[in-house]
Parts: sequence; C-alpha cells; structure tokens
Amino acid sequence: MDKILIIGACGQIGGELTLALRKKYGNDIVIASDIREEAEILKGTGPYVVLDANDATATRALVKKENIKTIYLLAALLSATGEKNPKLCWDLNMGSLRQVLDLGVEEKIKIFWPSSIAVFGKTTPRDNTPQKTIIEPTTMYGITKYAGEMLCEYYNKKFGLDVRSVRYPGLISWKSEPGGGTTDYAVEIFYEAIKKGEYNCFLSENTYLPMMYMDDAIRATIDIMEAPRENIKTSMGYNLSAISFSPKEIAEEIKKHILSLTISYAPDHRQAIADSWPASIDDSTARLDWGWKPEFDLSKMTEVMLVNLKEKLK
Ligand code: AKB
Repeated sequence: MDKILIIGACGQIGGELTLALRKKYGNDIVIASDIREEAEILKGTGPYVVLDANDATATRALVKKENIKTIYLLAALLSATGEKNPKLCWDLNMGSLRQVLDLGVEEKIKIFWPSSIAVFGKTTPRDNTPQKTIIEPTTMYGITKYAGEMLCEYYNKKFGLDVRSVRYPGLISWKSEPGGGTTDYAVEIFYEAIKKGEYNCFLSENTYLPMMYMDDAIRATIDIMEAPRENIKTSMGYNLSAISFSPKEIAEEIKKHILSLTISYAPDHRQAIADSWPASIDDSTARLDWGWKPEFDLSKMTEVMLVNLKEKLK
C-alpha cells in the first residue's frame, strides 16, 4: 500500500488521526511528522520524523524516499495564538499549504487540509450557517483558512489536484489537548471540573459555538478522504456540524455528573473572536455528497469525556 504522511502529527487532531490511520492501514504505512519532539501518544506506534511544515526541500525528499501518495497537512496556528502573532500565523498556515499543494501536483499526491468555522465572520448568517454564504473572516487565522480554501479550489480546478477539506468546529477530546484556540474552553472545563470543581470561563455564558467530539472529527476526516472522487464536489472546506452549546449549557450538562461544579465568567480577548463566528452550522452538503453524519451529542460526549478523563487524571 502507498504510504501516508501526517504533517503536524503532534497537535490536537494529528495525534488521534495518526493512531486511527495506523489502526486502519497498518503502523508502518503512516509516517507521523512534526517540528516538535514526538508526542507521548505516538511513541512506539510507528515511524516518526522531525519535519518543519514550511520546509519544502525536506518534505519533498521525504515524500520521494518513502513513496508517499497521501498527505494530511495539520500544522497550523489557531485563532487566539494567530491574533497574538498574525505574521507567523500567515507564514505557517499559508506557507505549508502552498508547498504541499505544489508537491501534490508534482508527485500526484492526494491531500487533506483542514479548514475551520473561523472562515466565517460577523456578516455571515449566525444560525445554521450555510455551505455557501457571505465569508468575511476578521481574524488572521480565519483569513488563512479562507485563502487556503480558495487555493485548494484553484489547484483542483487548474491542475486537477485531489485536495479535500472540512471546516472543523471546536474539537473536544480527552486524549489530546487543544492549544491556542477560542473553543479551547470546552476542553478546559472538563479538566477543571474534575480537578477543582470550578471553572472560570474566558467566554461569556451565552456564547453559542459549533463543537464536535473528536471521534466524529476523525471519522469525518477519514470518510471524506475515502469517498469516491466524484462525490467530492468542492475542494473548499465542507461545513460539518455536530453539537452547538454555550458555556452555561455545557456546565449544566457536566453538573449532572459533578453536582458541585461552579462556573464563573471573565470574558477576555477571545470573546470578540467567538462573537464573529457562527452559533450553529448547516452541514447538509457534506451529508448529501459523502454521507457525513455525527454520532455524538452533548450528553453522550459529556459522559465519555468525564469517564475517560477521570481515569486519565487519577
Ligand atoms: C479555534 O478555536 O481556533 C479552533 C477552530 C474553531 O478552528 N478550534
């Protein structure tokens, strides 16, 4: 079988995606890479290479040496970190995509590249945001994601490159922690609820955002890559939806298991980012084109998160 390369394998999605792909296709088929030292979750599970996502020469050499035919490019700076360092956000998010797309054309590689609900902005309809709508992002992260989607579409139309993408909502997992995002509170609250029984949220209580349990996100990623090519009608990101909740609502759900949980609110700079994003997403196009359907709702996700995190934090 042709080999698969994961770039950014030590991040929130990368680690779990690498493990899922190794389980499906075999450990040696999936080469994990990141600029960092190998993450704990990956150790002993398969090949690992230190690779800078912006280093076109090193990536090309690796692709040729290993005969890689599929790349999942997950390296990125997220929304909150991106606002602190917009230049690095642009350079990493766009530089890595551009070099991988060029390599994809040269070596006939199938590519997955993640977009985000961050493509949407204040002028976008906030509820049930459609696949095609006004897209005017106001964060550098959102700008890179929208520019990246258009670049993917351009490479597909111009060069016939098979590049596929989804617009991830906030992702929630007990195995891997997020870093630098605006939706990170939805993971933090579980850790703090178990460790301290209290959580001070950086978003206000009624801030609704689209969210998803990681297992659904991994399944969506593998499903879109395995879908017959004719079913993929766009190389722009497909809207994906699973759950939509506010900090108050998730706290109420956790309280069903941890009765003593208290939550306070101290909105910071991330509130403005959250306010520019949709509250819920219409993902009917993904459902129609390649059969996407989420499995986790708020109560199922909360239960799985608490059971597993309690064990992990023992
Ligand atoms: C973030 O909060 O920046 C990310 C995202 C929604 O893409 N989780």
